[in-house]
Amino acid sequence: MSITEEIQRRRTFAIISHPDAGKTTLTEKLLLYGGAVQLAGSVTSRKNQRATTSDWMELEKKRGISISSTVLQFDYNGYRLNLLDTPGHKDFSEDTYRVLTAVDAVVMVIDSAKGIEPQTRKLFEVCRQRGVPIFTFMNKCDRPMKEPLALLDELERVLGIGAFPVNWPIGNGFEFRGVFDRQTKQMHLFERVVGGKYRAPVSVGSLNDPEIRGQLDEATFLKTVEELEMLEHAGEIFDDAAVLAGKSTPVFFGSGVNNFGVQLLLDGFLKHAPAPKSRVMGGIEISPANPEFSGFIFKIQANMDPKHRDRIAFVRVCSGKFDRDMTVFHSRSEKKVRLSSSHKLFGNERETVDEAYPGDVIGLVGHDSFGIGDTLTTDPKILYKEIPRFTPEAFSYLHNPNTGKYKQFRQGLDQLLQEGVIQALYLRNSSIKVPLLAAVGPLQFEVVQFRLESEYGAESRLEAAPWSVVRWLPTDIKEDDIDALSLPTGSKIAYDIGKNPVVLFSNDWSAEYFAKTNERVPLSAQPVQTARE
Ligand SMILES: Nc1nc2c(ncn2[C@@H]2O[C@H](COP(=O)(O)OP(=O)(O)OP(=O)(O)O)[C@@H](O)[C@H]2O)c(=O)[nH]1
Ligand SMILES: [Mg+2]
Repeated sequence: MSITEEIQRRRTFAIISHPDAGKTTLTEKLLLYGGAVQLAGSVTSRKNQRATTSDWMELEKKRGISISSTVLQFDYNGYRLNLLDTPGHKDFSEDTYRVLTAVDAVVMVIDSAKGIEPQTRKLFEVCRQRGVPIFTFMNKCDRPMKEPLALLDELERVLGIGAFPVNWPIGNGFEFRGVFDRQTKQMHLFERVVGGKYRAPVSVGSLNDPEIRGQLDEATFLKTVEELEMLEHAGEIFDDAAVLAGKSTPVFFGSGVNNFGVQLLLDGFLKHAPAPKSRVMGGIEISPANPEFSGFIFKIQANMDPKHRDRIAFVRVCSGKFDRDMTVFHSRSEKKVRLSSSHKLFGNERETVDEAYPGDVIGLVGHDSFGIGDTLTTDPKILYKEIPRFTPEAFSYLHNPNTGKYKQFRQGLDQLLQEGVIQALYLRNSSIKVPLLAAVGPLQFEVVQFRLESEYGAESRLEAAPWSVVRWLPTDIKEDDIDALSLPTGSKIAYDIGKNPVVLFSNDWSAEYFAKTNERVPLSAQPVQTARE
């Protein structure tokens, strides 16, 4: 196969939404229908039940929520899919946002009983800014849901995006029977299977097929027919260009847990989602077909496999061909490195991979100097600057109660810092040696504690720190000028990991007061990118 053909068959996408809308469940069902697993795992995994492939982390299984994004690569129908399941909780959104830089499309999952929830809205906004095409899955139609027309209206009104229903639900709640495919004009009626472990048996036929009709009660049938006629009258047509520009979203209805509508979503998505495209960086357009290899690291995760205890850097390949053992230029160290330990990923399972193409996400092991955001390329002129940084809003000291385990504690903490789970700050002129941690949300501290214990055998204790706002000072500010600042009561100067000075405030009001009393010192809410020497 030529490189162009390899690029054309790649589909790299993330599943996003508010917590609990059913992303991990849908991911699992896409794997089932994509032939990548034989038996779909359950999110509410009870003992002895197979857990999901996607939520593999100890704490995820315990809590039944996703904490970290997962990469799943598999082949289906001639396509190579790189699917990324993301966490919905806002405390973990930094991970989700990083994933959005690595994908070419998203599937937005909506709980049909709830409509568009706040976190979905925020994630949608990021996709819109990046111009990422969005496909919508209206999930949980097996529960009393909002009227489908109202859901479409909500997409248009709340998100300001055109919505095109590719299929339409037949019945809802307990009476939810399946969907009508508006493109082939076929009814798909499903049967529920216990636990949704296997594909749901389906009967397909036209609207007037007596056998199909016989399976529906009169009221459901008439309502479906009436709604379909209304949609036809509206006369909208599927507009591929608008979808690719992120201006319109194809909408699929279904129920992930019951396997209803999953096949139609998978096939519809693959038909309309884009293959990897060019990226523009610093005014230069880098086409995936560019013969020079390039990619960037968007995620780092350690200890995915308890047998290996190593760290994986996740790379999104953007151009050229990746060959195992190739030598590339690493942007952060400005050195050449040989990439010998490369893997394809499937949850926490991995397999050596010898070659990869644009769109692929591969895992590289054994490079301690790799950090999130780094570019790897055979052409040093290529430099990606994709990774956004977030302003922490939660602060806490992390004590090590067991001095005998100092080494494990420090090693674990350094690793989690490198993964970007949390950031560390160092108070200025302070003798306190206890690490001060900063995170987007407090749940991240729990993750740190849990992982320190389970992966490094190190206990820890949190102590609330009295700040809730951090602002960056200008990078070129002199130490004398810092001394001369007039700080509101309770505020403190600290340095981030790149030695950039920041001010910690107890609240927004205090930060505003500082801005008024120190007018010549502009503060930035955005973390500074450059490190001070
Ligand atoms: N009734 C019903 N429940 C569903 C459906 N899909 C998922 N669920 C349930 O919704 C809950 C949350 O599902 P998850 O797949 O973990 O949701 P998520 O979006 O991955 O959640 P986070 O990753 O934590 O944001 C679980 O209890 C699922 O069993 C569905 O189609 N119908
Ligand atoms: Mg999940």
